[in-house]
Amino acid sequence: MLFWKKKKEEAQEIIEEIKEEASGAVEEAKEEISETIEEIKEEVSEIVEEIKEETEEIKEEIEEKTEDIEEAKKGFFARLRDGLGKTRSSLSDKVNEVFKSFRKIDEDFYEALEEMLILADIGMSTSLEIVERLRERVKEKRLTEEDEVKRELRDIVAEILESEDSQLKLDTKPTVVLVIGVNGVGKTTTIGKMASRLKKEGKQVVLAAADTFRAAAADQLEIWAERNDVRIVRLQEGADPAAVIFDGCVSAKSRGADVLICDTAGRLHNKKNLMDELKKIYRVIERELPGARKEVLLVLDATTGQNAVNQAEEFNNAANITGIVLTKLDGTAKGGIVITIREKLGIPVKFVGVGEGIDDLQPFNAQEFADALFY
Ligand SMILES: Nc1nc2c(ncn2[C@@H]2O[C@H](COP(=O)(O)OP(=O)(O)OP(=O)(O)O)[C@@H](O)[C@H]2O)c(=O)[nH]1
Ligand SMILES: [Mg+2]
Repeated sequence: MLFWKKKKEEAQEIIEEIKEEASGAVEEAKEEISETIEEIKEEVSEIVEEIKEETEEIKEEIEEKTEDIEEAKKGFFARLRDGLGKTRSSLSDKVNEVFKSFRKIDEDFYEALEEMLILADIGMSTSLEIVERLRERVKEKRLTEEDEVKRELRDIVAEILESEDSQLKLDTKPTVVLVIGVNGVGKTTTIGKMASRLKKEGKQVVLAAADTFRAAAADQLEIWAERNDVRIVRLQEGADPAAVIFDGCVSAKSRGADVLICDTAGRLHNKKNLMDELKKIYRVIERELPGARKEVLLVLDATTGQNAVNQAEEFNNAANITGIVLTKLDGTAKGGIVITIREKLGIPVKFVGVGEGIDDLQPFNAQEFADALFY
């Protein structure tokens, strides 16, 4: 019996030992696990912190970019509005006057509006068209509030100005942009501004000084080329403009340029001269850059009002104009002629010049223009 008792006690002891050992191991394992958990927790929280920081950075970046975009938008609208200052005050103030002097939208109101638009250099048929459309819309939509009618007027003007082709088409490499127009309208300045704009868009630009009528013309273009750090080709005074264009084509081709912009002399009043000159230039381009898109931009000085419309008609008969650049809108109350030109000739206005500075050339946007006009 004693023997069994002893054995039992021994077994008991062994069990106790095993228990102790086991519980020690469990404790150790527990500690290890909790340490690992702590480590994982730390790692996770570090990662979370990092993600948070990165998210903050991205947020800030987005905010900055949004601000930039807003700034640019505001800048564009403000510049256009300021640039159109005189036109706007003359047109907008007069429109507002018409609205104020009529208590309700009736026939007298339409007549007064029509008269005001005609007096604002918008042209008879265009003014009639605008008012006719307004009359229909007001009736159709049963508009009575001044604000609603004014908004409709803005939208109608925007529709008239709207065009699918209001952007420069640069779909061949290179594209040739030929800039034409009578002297002093702002051709060379427009080219300088346009080169700056295109370069900012990452395009490679070559300028051709095909106004060889006087040496100063090429010098003037050269100053713009230096300012923009773009290549220019020029020949001596009196050289054949088509020869300069030829050199321009060769240079644009060999450099893989995106755009070749050609300045021309503004003295080709005579239609036959102009046509002959352009034909020759077209032939050179066709031969040197077959299939290249040609943008023929007619530059018009807005301060000349109706005269600009006449020039547009003449040039349009002689050349295949693809777009109009209307300059000096900052110095005139005659900005309304944009509407007349668009309506009469059907040629899209592609750019407007609102100052002499390098950033004062803006792509034409119909709605923004109409909004800025009747602000
Ligand atoms: N205020 C203002 N002035 C402009 C604008 N565009 C051009 N000008 C000015 O108009 C004048 C004539 O501009 P140019 O670029 O030399 O005109 P051009 O058509 O090349 O003239 P020619 O080479 O003589 O045929 C310059 O003093 C320009 O600074 C504009 O949008 N606003
Ligand atoms: Mg010039």
